[in-house]
Amino acid sequence: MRVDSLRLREIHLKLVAPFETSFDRTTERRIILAEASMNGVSGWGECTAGESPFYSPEDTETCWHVLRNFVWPMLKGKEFQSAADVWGLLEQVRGHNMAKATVETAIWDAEAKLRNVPLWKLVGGERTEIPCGVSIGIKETLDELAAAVKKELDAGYQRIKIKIKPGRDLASVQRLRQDFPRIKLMVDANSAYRKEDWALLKQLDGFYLMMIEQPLGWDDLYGHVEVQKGLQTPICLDECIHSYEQAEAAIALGACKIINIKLGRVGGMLQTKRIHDLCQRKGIPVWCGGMLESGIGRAQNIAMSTLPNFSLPGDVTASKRYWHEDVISPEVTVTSQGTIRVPTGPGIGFEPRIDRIQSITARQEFLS
Ligand code: OSB
Ligand code: MG
Repeated sequence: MRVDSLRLREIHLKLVAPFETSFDRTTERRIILAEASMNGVSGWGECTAGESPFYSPEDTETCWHVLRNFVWPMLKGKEFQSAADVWGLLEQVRGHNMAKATVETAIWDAEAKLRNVPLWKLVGGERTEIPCGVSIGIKETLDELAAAVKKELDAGYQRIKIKIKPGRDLASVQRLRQDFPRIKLMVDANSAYRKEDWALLKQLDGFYLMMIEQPLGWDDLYGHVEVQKGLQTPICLDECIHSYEQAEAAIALGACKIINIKLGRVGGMLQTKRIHDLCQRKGIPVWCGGMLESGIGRAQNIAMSTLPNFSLPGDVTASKRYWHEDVISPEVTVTSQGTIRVPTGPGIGFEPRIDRIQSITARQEFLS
């Protein structure tokens, strides 16, 4: 198979409400969508880079540049056996995993459509329903936070993650444990702490949290080894795990007990599977992280979450939590048990709404 043409579109989508993390406050997403045309079918992928390089080194602009000027020229005219070969074709580009994943995941969707099977089956998934949690941004007040948590629990979500940063941490966790003593609760710091904040991390250890996600620097494996040694609560790594080798090192060194896998951050579906399999062999549970994706990225996340070692609820949620109107049909919905039923159609199993996508496209480029 080969990619006959690639259409890149940058869409602008306003969030239902601003999303605040320790590193940024997002009100509108600038998302690159890739449409890979292969033998008459279109495969769809989404770029998970943010608008700024504050989560990882990539952003929307770097991805557009790398996709257009390096990734496409490396794929153009190339024959390959399967989407699993795409990563190898892009090997010369170091890093830029989110740019690579944008196209790699689109090609997986196209291959699944060409074979007339659901993407989740093609990648070796087993689950027909996936467990869902939510990620709740930093709020102005504790009352607002508690109300947001209650709303998501009422909707059925199985676990609550809250974003924290220095000064907006202990009181939030205390308040939630007071209002909701038994829920599955975790925190995500997005690298907002330093070794010197040890005392605060130790205090968080007293609230039987499911895990503390990425407390230290985005590339600081050694720091997390030190922190995990002193904590009962499992450390979960997100930002640090951008390759199979980093995952191997993190596990061997004891830097974490849980890993959050994101398609974009690790470079696509093949790398997700490799890291997933490694974690399974090593007894490390994984879950699927989110990047405020539109429906295309959400559908890709649902497919990867069907792999057997995605045993903890992920940050994969209903379209309506983020968008007034999504770009796929049907929209992603969540059951009252806090699960998503995996679609049965070929490929990602959701239909991109071309008219809607065109109407919010800020720039596009057709590469052939
Ligand atoms: O760390 O998981 C993260 C959003 C943007 C960047 C990083 C993260 C997040 C989230 C949101 O937590 C997860 C979602 O898409 O619901
Ligand atoms: Mg995270």
